[in-house]
Amino acid sequence: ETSSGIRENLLSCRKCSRLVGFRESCALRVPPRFREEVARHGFWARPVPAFGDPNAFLAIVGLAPAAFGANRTGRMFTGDRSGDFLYAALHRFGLASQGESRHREDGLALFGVFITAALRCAPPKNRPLPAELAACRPFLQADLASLSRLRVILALGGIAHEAVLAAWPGGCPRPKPKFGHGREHLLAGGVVLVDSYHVSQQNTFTGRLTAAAFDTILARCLQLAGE
Ligand code: DU
Ligand code: SF4
Repeated sequence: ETSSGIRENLLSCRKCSRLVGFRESCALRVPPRFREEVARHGFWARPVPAFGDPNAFLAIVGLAPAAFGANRTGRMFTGDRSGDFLYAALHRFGLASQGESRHREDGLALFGVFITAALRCAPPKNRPLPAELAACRPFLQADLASLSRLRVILALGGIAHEAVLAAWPGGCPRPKPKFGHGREHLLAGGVVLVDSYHVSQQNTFTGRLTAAAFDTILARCLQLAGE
C-alpha cells in the first residue's frame, strides 16, 4: 500500500476498539463550556488527520488528540489549551497565519510546518497503550514520508519521541537516543529530531514549559532547518 493510500484510510480506521469507544463516547458527554461550539461546528469523534504545509521543513509530532480538543474539532491541537500555547508560538515566528485555532474552518494556515501525532484517536487520560501506538504507527510513517522537504522533527514529549524513532524509515540510531528537553538526535537521512516537553496545560500552567523556553526550541528548529 502506498503512503498516500494509507493516509486516505485514516478517517475510516477502527483498529483500536478501546479508542473507538472512547472517542465516540466523548461526543455524548460534552462539557457545558463546549456546547455552543459543538452546536455550531459538530463533534468530530474520529481519527484526526495531520494538518499543515505539505512542503514543510519542520514536522511537529504531538501525543494524541485531546478528548475535547482535536477529538472534538477534527484538527490537530485545535480547540484546547495545548493548541492555544502551540499556535501562539508558531504565529510569533511567522509559521502560522494566526495565533488561535478554534475550529476546523477558521482559515488557519501553517507555513513550513506540518503537525501530526503518535496516535490519531483520543486515549482516555491521554495514556495510549503500546499496542495502540503500534497500530497507529503506519499513519505517522506515511505522514513523515509525504514530506519531501523535511529537515527537522520536533517531538512534543517522550511518547512522541519514541514514536518518531519507531516510525523512522532509516531505523533507530544506536544506542537508542533518550528523550530530553532541548536534546537533538541525528536520524538516518540527515533529519534532526529535537525534543521538547509537551505543550500540555500540565507543563505550561506549572511553568515547566514557558513560552520563552518553547521559543528557544522553535528558534533552534529553524536554525537546524536552515530557515
Ligand atoms: O491538556 P489538553 O489541552 O486537554 O491536552 C491533553 C493532552 O493531549 C496533552 O498531552 C496534549 C495532547 N494533545 C495532542 O497531542 N494533540 C492535540 O491536538 C491536542 C492535545
Ligand atoms: Fe486507527 Fe490510530 Fe485510531 Fe487506532 S488510534 S483506531 S490505529 S487511527
